[in-house]
Order: sequence, then structure tokens, then C-alpha cells
Amino acid sequence: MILKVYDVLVFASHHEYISRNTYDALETHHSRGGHLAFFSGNDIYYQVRFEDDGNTMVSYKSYARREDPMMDVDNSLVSTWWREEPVNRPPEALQGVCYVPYSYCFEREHFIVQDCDHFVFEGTGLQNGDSTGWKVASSETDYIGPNSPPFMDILLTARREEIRSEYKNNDYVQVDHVDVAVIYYEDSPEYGFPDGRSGQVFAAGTEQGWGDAIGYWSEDHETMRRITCNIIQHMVDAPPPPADFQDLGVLVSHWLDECGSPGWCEYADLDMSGTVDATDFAHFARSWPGN
Ligand SMILES: [Ca+2]
Repeated sequence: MILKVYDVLVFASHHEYISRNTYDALETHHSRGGHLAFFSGNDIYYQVRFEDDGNTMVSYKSYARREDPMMDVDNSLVSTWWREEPVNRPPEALQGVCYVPYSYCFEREHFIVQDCDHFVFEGTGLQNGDSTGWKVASSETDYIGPNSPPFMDILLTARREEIRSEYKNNDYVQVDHVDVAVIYYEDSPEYGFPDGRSGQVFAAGTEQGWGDAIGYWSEDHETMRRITCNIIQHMVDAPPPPADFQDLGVLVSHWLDECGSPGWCEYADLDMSGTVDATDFAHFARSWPGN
């Protein structure tokens, strides 16, 4: 519910550990036409829980299936990878891209422009095939996954083939190369999503690189700053649409229903309380045109 007051959420750094409530809130935000800008990579990777009145963050990571007591109690809260059993919520379905394992073993690489006519490159003079960023594809990087949205703009890519010297003799480097992608899409009919409300998503696909590339020490930081400004401004200029009669119909159809993660009664349970009731209606009324 707290996200409802914001139009644009910016992830400036690496958010690998996300709770179910946070993930649900991001999906709700996107569904209502809110925007998400990930200027990092390997976000939304492991589920975590908060216990001890919110003072302890719990994560079993890859040991969850063996050791997490939440297993078979509430599988939607098991603190394992978001994409894996028993949670089954691949992050690229929202973020567009997902973390590529072992990508941190590869040398940093420049990004190559793929879609120079896209609004994100406005004012930069970049052409397709140009490189940009100061070895912006670095450390943990993302690429398009099996559950990525079917319609996305691929803005920049990097093909990382050279393994960093400290990893060259390690057996666990199991891939020949890592293709990294920077993407943008809109949850709108124009992009192929008939029921979408135009929530925009940008994902930089690199854990540390984007932040480095806009620093004054970067070779083309002015270009990268212009791209960054273009993305944010485009989102700010398109606030989420107000509530309409279709939303009202959804709310009424779920009136007093019990709701839960992840759908929360088609997002009609606006405060994620577990029931669609008068509190949700009050929140809804504030989103009505003129209020
Ligand atoms: Ca509620």
C-alpha cells in the first residue's frame, strides 16, 4: 500500500534479497500503471522473511529446501530462489531480465547499442553498434529468461566471453560466455499487453556497472547520465492512470473475499490485509478522478 503514493520506483543499487510483501507490492505497483527503474542487476533473486517483530531477516538461500522450517508449512514463504520450487515466481516476468549464474566470473565489458532510435538514447548521438558505458557490464549481470515478457525493447547488450584470471582454473565456471541485456517495456496495449495500464519497466542488467558508468571518472559519463535522465523523465511524464469503472467492478466482485499472495484478489485488496473491505474502498476512492 505504501507504494501507491509513488509513480516511479528507482532501484539505485543491488536488491538481491526481497520479501514476499515487497515483491507483491512491486507487482501491484506495476499492475496499476506504476513504473520501475532497476539501475542494477541480480535484483529479486532470493526470497527472505522478517521475523522477531521485523528485527531479524531470515534467508536459507540454497539450503532452504533442506533446512527452512517454512517448507510444507507455507511454501510461498520459503526463503529460496524466487524462480525455484516451491516458490515458482521467476523475477524476469516482472523485471524483464534475470541474473545469469557465474556471470561474476567474467571480465567487465562495454555495452553495445542495439536500438538507437529508442527514446532512451535521445540526445546522445549514439548509433547501433556503438559502445557506451565504462565497462558497464560488470560483476553479476542479467539476461532475458524463459519467463521474460514476450514484448520488450532490447536497448543494449554485452557478450562477455573472457573469464577473469582469478576464476580461470575453477571447475565451477560452467558456461562459455554470458550475454547481458538492458531492456525496457511498457505494460500497455501498444506493446502487446491488452489489459496493461502502461506501467514502464527499465532494467540495467548489471549489478555495479551503471553506477560506475555515470560517475565523473567514467569515459562517457555525460552520455550515460543523459540516458539515465531520459528514462526517469519518461516515467515521470506518464503518471499511473486514475481508477475507473473497470477497477470498481473488480473491487465489487471481490467484496469481502479473502485474499492472499500474490494476486490479492486481482489487487483489489489494496492494503494487503487479507480481505477486500471498506478500508480498500476508501483507498480506491482517493484514486478516483478529481479526488
Ligand atoms: Ca484490505
